[in-house]
Amino acid sequence: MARILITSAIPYINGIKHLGNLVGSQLPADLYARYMRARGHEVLFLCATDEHGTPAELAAAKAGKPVAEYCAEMWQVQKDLSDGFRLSFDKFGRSSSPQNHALTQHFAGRLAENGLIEEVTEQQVYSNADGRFLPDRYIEGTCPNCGYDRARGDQCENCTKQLDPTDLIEPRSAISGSTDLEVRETKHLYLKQRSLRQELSDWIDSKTDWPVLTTSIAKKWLNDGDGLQDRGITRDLDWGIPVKKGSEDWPGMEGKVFYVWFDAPIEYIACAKEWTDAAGCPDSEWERWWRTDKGADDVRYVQFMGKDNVPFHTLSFPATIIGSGEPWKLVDYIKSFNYLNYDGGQFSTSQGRGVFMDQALEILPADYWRWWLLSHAPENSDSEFTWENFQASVNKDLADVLGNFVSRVTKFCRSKFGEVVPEGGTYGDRETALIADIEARLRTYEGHMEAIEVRKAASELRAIWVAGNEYLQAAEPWAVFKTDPERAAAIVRLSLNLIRLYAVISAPFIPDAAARMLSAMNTLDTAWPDDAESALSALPAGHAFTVPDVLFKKIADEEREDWQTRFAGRR
Ligand code: B3M
Ligand code: ZN
Repeated sequence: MARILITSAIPYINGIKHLGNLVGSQLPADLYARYMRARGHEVLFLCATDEHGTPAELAAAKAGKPVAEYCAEMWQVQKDLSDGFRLSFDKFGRSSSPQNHALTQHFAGRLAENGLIEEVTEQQVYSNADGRFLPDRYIEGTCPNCGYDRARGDQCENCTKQLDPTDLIEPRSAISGSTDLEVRETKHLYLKQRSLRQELSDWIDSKTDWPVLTTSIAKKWLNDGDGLQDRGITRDLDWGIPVKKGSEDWPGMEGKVFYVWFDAPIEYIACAKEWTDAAGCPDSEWERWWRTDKGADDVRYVQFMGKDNVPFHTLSFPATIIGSGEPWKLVDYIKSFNYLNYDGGQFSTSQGRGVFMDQALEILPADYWRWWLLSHAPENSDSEFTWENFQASVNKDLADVLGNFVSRVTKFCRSKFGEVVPEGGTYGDRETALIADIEARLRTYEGHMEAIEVRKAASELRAIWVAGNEYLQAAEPWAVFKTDPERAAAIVRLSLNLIRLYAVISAPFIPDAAARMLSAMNTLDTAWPDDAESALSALPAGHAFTVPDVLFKKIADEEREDWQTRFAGRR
């Protein structure tokens, strides 16, 4: 039995995530966590909300709420949605937790002690009316290039020119509209990542089994242009983790907070402490996952994320960990994803384009989405959600193949033998061939799941469902029953056992349907089929079962068209 630590990139607090976000980290992480638990490994699966930074402040201001209150509410919303999608986190934490405050300040202190922090004086725009420094995107004015009057301090949306706030004509605060702005000096902390370049480079080179997507992004940032840059880790904001050296004040840093990307990955660790603190356990319980001097040296740590998050996880966060000089666990494997597009374009929050997590659950249960998203995960390239494809996959894979098998077998048995596994008859060549086929496919499926090849795993699982259907079609128990009821009984007995096996192996993808299948088969036996033949005799003759309600309903053309219009967005 191995110990596996799994983290998903932590979603920003500001707003509900769309299906592309979901399939880019949380959902595949859940698939892997469920699979590893099913194989008997000890798993710790962590996620949290990413609560700091300007987007959180802006969203709270827009909602007219104090930012702490806004974050608490949105945490609950996101928590309920992750429960709705059956994301099986052991803890869904918050990057604003006291645990993360303390740990982030601790890391900063260690980095400073190790000479890896530099204080840099910068010029930044200060708004007298707002009583604060303004980040670039909080400053608006007229674009010197095209004359657009709502250009932002970092870029003009109209002509796309990259700007500095000082380039803007008649700059004003995006918060209050005030033009009473001045340039002031402000001091910030920089993490000297450049001095860790060689160590990071050697570490990445040692990860020869990482997916190409992960390694290519890491190397690009390490080697391109000027190479790895030192990184500002503080900001002039109110909301965030106050800049401190451990528990001590940091002279000159009063009123400043850490940059959101500095504290967010540290939350992976703090989240484990949130987990044990909530359960009233001692620190040794989370440290055995995170401290290599306290048992974590035999943990395998796997991270899941979208490709845009890769540089932060291959360079910045490891720089924090390595730079601390303390025995924290470094990631062993990074599974990254491309983007999911929506019907010929991108998902867009502002335009209401695409399906968001809350809307998805309003129209269909989680398993429908889980199956489609995972079986079309954007692994090797970006992938695209279309309603036609969604309808076809659901109707074919889930309703026609899996659902229909379960329904036919259970109903036929009920009508001819009653709701018990029938006895009598023997297996012949057809059964031997099916069992051998399932055995081989199971091992292939396991291989893809271990390797986190999500699409390949889904297609092997589908093939295992298809094998059962084809067997049933060819064995024809309904025809055989007329002349040889004992032989029909043997076919049905094997098929009922296949339902249990399908429930066990499909649970990582479609946990609710799997639970319903198991409950219909009236069994708590979720043992992984290490050997197909014995797994297919788990339900003995005489074992009672019930016929379940329809597992998956088909999506009608009218529904599809309705949803297509509803989620097309405002143009
Ligand atoms: N919140 C970005 C994202 O949700 C960011 C991830 C943080 S992981 C430590 O894509
Ligand atoms: Zn412009």
